[in-house]
Amino acid sequence: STKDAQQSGGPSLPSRVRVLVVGAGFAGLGTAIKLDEDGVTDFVVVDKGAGVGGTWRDNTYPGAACDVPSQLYSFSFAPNPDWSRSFSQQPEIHAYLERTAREAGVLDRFAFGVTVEDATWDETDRVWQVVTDHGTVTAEVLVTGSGGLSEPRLPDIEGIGSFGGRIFHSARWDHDTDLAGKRVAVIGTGASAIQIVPRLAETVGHLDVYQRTAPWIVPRQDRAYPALERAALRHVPGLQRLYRLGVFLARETYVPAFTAAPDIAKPAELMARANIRKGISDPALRQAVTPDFKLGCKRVLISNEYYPALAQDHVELVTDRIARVTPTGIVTADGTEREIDVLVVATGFHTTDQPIAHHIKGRDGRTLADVWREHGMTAYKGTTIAGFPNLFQIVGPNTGLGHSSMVFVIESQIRYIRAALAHLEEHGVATVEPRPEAQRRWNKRLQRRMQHTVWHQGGCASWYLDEHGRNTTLWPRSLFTLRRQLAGFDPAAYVATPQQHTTD
Ligand code: N01
Repeated sequence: STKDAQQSGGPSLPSRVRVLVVGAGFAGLGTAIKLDEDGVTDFVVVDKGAGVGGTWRDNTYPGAACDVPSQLYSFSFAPNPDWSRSFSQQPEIHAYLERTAREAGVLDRFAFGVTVEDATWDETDRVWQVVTDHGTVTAEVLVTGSGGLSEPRLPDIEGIGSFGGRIFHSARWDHDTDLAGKRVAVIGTGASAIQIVPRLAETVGHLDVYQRTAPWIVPRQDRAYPALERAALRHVPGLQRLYRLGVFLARETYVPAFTAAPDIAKPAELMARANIRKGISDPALRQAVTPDFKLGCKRVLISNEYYPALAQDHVELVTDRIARVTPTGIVTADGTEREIDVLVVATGFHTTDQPIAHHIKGRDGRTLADVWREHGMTAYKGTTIAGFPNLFQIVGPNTGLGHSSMVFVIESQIRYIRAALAHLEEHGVATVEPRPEAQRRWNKRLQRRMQHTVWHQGGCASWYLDEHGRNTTLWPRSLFTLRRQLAGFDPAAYVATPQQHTTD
């Protein structure tokens, strides 16, 4: 119980709150700050980690950095004139989030080291019963901000459990393992791997990079902000907003290339091919890293360092399929065994099969995972779900982006949630949940649009698509449209139940 937890020195949780928020990344922190601003005092944010930061707390691998420019990859309400570079690195983003939480004075609302085990809708009392490893909290409203890329996905490779050396996932970096001079393998060539590889190449003795699919990689236009520019960003009124707007608008020009006419992406493909030629001189290696699908179909990566790292003598790109892992190395389909001391799996996350969905039980007793297994991962406006009253998901289905800042999406959803809470307050409403037909209509329109995107037409397999081949992760329109859709609460799309009045 809560009392037991307090007695054992663990985090203390209130027994009942108006709002319980899961996750202390950009989503949970942003929600906390805005609830506080709205005068909602009765809420708690729980997170299984030790502090705020979410993905920027968990991903500490060497080279971790954001591929969205800093000015846009920050809260609109907490601008940071001190970014040191145009693309921030992980420690700086993590520090920004910690500072923002501290300065907003909301840290006392967070309970760290708390894992949510189950959240069950209680139809009698119309509340969520949220069972955690530190006791149960009754919440009238449940907001999940646990992220779409938070649960590492380990590869299902024969013998991987038998590996005798150190093995870890990119998002759970083992900083106690000294890699200097070691033989190291990295499995995967996604956004994480291409940042890790150049850093590892600097220290390890030998590096094998196991590539299943070659990604498209365009140059990274990263630069340090000179002192004068930083001073200007700090002191010239409106300058930072102007930078932000510039980055935002530039990125919106990518939308048509992804969603309507993939051939618009041709110039970017030319840039990516030039990036290969610049970084690699060996024709065979050039060929091996050249993608065989349309740019945009998978996440477009950015790096100036990855190709030159691969071209080094002590780095080998392995394109043969992995057959199995042995206690001492990796065997490929051609029978070659490459011995290693350390294995880094940069194989991504559970995206379309989110673990949290198995722990949320709706009105009819079924979990979100059960419901989604039947209909695919769907929600209304990416945020609310029929059968799950007073549940709001930040970064829910079809809210991910391939081109711009998730912070913009998160802030749009927080606005929507605040509007919903205000509606409940003002109209004496106890619960809201989307009408099934509203949710169906929303998703039908979305999936119709999806058919014409590069994610479906680009000739690749990616984590954007679920097991039925449906894209249930990405937003297929502009961010202007997303912001407009989430601008206010739309009660007509919802079933509402009035507050119960006790008459005794
Ligand atoms: O993961 P991924 P990630 N055997 O799923 C390969 C964000 N992010 O952690 O392409 C062999 O993209 C897999 O191969 P394939 C960003 O949204 C952002 O890199 O499926 N290989 C792929 O190469 C990103 O998209 C930033 O054929 C296997 C790789 O592992 C998302 O996070 C930085 C395999 C997984 O790539 C995830 O990126 C980092 C197997 N069994 C992450 N299983 C920035 O902002 C998987 N692979 C810079």
